[in-house]
Amino acid sequence: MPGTMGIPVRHCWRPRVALAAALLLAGGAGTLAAQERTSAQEAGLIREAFLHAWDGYVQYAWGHDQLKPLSHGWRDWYPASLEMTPLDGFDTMLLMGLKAQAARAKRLILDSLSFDRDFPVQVFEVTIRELGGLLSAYQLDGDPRFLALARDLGNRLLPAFGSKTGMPYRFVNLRTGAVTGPVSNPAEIGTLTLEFGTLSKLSGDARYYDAAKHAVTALFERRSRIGLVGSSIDVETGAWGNRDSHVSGGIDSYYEYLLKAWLLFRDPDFKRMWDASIAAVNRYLADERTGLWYGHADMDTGERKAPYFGALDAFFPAVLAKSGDIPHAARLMGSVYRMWTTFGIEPEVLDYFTMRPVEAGYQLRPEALESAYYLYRITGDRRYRDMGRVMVDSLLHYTRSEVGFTALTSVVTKERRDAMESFFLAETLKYAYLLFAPPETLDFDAIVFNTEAHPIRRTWSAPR
Ligand code: DMJ
Repeated sequence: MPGTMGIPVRHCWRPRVALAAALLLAGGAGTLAAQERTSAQEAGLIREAFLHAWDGYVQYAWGHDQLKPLSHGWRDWYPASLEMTPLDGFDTMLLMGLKAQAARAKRLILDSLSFDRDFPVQVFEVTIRELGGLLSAYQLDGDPRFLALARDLGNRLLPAFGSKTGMPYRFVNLRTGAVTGPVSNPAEIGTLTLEFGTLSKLSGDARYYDAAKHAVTALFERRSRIGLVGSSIDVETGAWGNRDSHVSGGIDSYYEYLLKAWLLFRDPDFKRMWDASIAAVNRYLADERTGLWYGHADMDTGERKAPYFGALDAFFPAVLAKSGDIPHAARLMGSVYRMWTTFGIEPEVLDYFTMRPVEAGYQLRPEALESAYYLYRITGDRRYRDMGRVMVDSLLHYTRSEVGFTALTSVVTKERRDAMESFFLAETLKYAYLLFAPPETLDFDAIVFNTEAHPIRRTWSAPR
């Protein structure tokens, strides 16, 4: 039943030919500079990069979670593969019109992906990559076997919510339901609502929505008197450990999902939590001393701590823009672009006072391109495409390898690391492509992306 449940995907437009893309990538005399390329050429270049990444996976890591691009090997996160790269990359293939590749990935997933595994998995990562990937695959492709897999996975993850507070443990054994990892963080607790909520809406079983909403509400209720959350919390006792507050890794997508759960489900409780949270974030974390950045502060006193911002924090202009706060989003995007261009590519963590890297690696992360894409789609301002061109150019230049693409151990030395995360196919190349592809490729206003860039469409009508 393709199309009946689905997100409309248009392929009437095709990027110019792959040859043009290859010529552009080859570098040297005659190569068009980034600013001279048309959008179609840029999209063609990114599509070709996706094929290069996928071909490397197919040749050296087929059936495994990730490609190791330098050693021509593979990495599985657990004792058996959960096929992260094909599942994460599947909807990008559909959006890019890569039908043969999508068909092959689909066969692999439906023939061999099993969640009946006797090992613990990280609830957050498996939810955003696997559950999100399956739900998006179901909505785009229409095959009910994707939804059946999502339901099976959802059932196996549910025991994670069995703590006294209702906040999930970090790990759950997929076969036995045994839980481990009581010390968690806001991102891992609060980044489950879109996937679990959608599973409820599509299956008619309210347990998933209720568990995820209860968890994030329990976390929100433990915010400090000034409205901030910290970096670690015990899900059994509800006690905070690390009280450092920021919008970086470990907290980031907690805020993202408060907003997006409101947009997707129209449940006013999420809007109330988002409104209260963003007011505190803007008051205590926004730092205007050297341009606009969002830094660290003590969750109880609001006292400023480290002036650190990094590749993960770069999602925040997208969230601000989606919430309607274009002034903050635009200024922060300027800072993100400055962070990127200072080194030719963004570091994992930057000290924005000294403009020196605190953690110098680059993990092929998507957030800067994600924000450029949101801002371009929401404002129509071509400057965001220009920023995207420069970022894509340097990203492909520094990370393309003979096989696939590599993370960097340092954006200063550009030394390479033997890793290509599945989010490079799910997110980085998807957002880059969508920034330059015609708007009909994906109706931005009709979907909500989960934090792994899997688009979810509200196909249900009645509010709960
Ligand atoms: C992805 O898995 C998700 O975007 C997550 O929210 C943050 N980390 C990576 C990408 O950087």
